Amino acid sequence: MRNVFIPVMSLIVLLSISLFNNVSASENHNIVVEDGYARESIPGTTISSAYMTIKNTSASDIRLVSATSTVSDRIELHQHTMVDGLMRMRQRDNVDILANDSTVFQPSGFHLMIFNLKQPLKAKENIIITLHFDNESSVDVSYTVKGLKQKKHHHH
Ligand SMILES: [Cu+2]
Repeated sequence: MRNVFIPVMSLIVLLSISLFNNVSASENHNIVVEDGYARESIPGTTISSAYMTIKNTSASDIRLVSATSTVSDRIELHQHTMVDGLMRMRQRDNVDILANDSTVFQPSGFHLMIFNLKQPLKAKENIIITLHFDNESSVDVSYTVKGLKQKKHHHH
């Protein structure tokens, strides 16, 4: 019994240490991400976009600087803006989430632009995208893939 017991205890201790390290190294309790969803990829394309609301519950501004995922090696921060009555999309180096405030990523605003998808995104799947902030913290966010038919109401 003793021979079995000791390895099991060691394993539990090791697991606890690694869990603790993960939490202290990456989890940011001041950042809460809600309503994450991504778009199903259009057949024949390898791009998609993802949206969410990022809440900053701390008293300091936090800056989103990048996003990474196993689904793609190239995810950019983008913003849609109206230029001369036309919707333009441009890349941003970062997006600020102000202290005790939130920033909404939504169609026609900020979004995560996913390029070079390794596999098409299908409706109802979940993908994980890690958001990286300027205080060296990061948050893993789950995004539900929405079908193309659920596209938002267009204003004609
Ligand atoms: Cu874009």
